[in-house]
Amino acid sequence: MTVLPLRQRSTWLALETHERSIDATNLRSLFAKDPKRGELFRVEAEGLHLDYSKQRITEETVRLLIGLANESGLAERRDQMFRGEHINVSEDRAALHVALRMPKDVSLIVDGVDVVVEVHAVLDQMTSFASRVRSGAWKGHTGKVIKNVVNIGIGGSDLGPVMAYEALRYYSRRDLTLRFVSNVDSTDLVEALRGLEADETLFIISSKTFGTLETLTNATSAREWLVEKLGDETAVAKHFVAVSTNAEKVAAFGIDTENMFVFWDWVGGRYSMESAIGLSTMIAIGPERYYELLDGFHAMDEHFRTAPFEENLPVLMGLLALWNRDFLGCASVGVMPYDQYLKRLAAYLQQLTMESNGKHVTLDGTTVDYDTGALYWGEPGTNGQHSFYQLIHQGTSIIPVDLIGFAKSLNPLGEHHDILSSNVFAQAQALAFGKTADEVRAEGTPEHVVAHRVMEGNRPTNVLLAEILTPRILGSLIALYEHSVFTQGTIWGIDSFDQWGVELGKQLAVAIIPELESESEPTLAHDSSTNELITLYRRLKRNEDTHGN
Ligand code: G6Q
Repeated sequence: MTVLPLRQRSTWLALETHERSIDATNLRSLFAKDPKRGELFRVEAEGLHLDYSKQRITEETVRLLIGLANESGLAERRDQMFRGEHINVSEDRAALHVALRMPKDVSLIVDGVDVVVEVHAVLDQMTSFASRVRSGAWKGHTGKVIKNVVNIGIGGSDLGPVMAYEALRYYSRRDLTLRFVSNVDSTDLVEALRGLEADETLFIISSKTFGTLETLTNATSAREWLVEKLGDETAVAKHFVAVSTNAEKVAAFGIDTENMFVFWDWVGGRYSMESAIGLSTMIAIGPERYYELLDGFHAMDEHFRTAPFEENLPVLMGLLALWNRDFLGCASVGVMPYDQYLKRLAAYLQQLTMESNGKHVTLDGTTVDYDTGALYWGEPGTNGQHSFYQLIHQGTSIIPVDLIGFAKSLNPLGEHHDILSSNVFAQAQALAFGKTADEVRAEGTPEHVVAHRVMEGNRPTNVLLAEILTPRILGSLIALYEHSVFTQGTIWGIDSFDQWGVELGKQLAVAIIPELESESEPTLAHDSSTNELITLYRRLKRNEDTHGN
């Protein structure tokens, strides 16, 4: 189908006009006008309940947004993704993470290959390996069982594993220690290795390309640590495995490709947590729970693929995000999980959303004339309320918030959980309805403080509620955000699966490394600021008096 440039689409134009009527009202009035609003704007899929009644919308807004999705060819592009077409145009690749969670009995032929068969062959290999590590059948070089697992990777090869390990810690084997090293800052590795016995430690080197400087630097130092501790180069065979698409580089690093778990170029880094990159997750929670996680992903994929847009949770969430970004001008979104286990969720979603949709040109290279991806950030629940929520309530920028809660705690204790959950609902209420000057006065507030205590409200939230955090729910939750990102990216007409913006910094750093290391004074030919900074760095580095302890 032919799709017009975004700002020429009829539904976009209609939304621009419609926005004026939304601007002229507020959530207080909208709720007063329709006492059933809370029932109207609700949707459920795969155990995730979304209340979006506190978004600044009417039924007309939703109707127009769905019209925009249709006019933008969302269904067609979604189907292209599921068929394995090369929708990642700038890298000429498929974006087929949905195949990673397809059940064994499904078949998906891409370029003559049944990718589901390949996926399950690797899952079987992971299952066998993870089971051997968990049972103690996999022995280290000195015959000891593995007690520590250290995942070394960065970006998409780190954030998913860390987030999933933290999120599913309740289900993990407590006698196994899992640690994650990503930063090339030596402190990250040194602190992660502190207290670990080398002969009980397994390193998983996770790198799609196996060419990432940070990961290879950390992996090399980890190997030196192990060889030094065990005094034998051959020990590497029992203590290092790799997750990668690049067998040649894995072998060159010295890891037996027998101990390599593959994935494919059609899995983007930030879409890889349920590929072999999830090996540490599987070791932590066991294969059975891992398959539940995959089931959760797949269930949401199926919902996204088949549900009408009016009832389609990721489509609606994506459309609401786009509405807030492009029509209400919100540049930032808060993600606040009210569950301690989800403490790394915001960091994970930050990469998923911002690396995917932080783009300035459309698929054909035309510069966009509208805003794309928003800034995503967040912290777990009530902690944020005692710090930065102030700005969300009374600051001058409107920041839509996703509040994520659960009806049951995995660690029930007295009143804790109801106290926690009351905050989810109370925050959504406070943000939506605020407090007027008359209400503040009625509380007996002295007149000179009234203005300070007024909260204008009309600040949008999504409330996502589920029964309890399980591997399955986590899978569905992540797939929900993935497809919401896809929905937005499709309407914006951008490539949500490349990340060229991170390249330039990497190239420049490679040029600067020798200038920092050089024994003799290098000739610096950068801009004057960079030259000065490098010179200062070299001078401070030579200064032996100030070496801290
Ligand atoms: C994710 C990005 C990026 C990538 C890392 C690690 O979508 O591509 O975060 O995951 O740069 O790359 P490797 O796995 O190749 O080491």
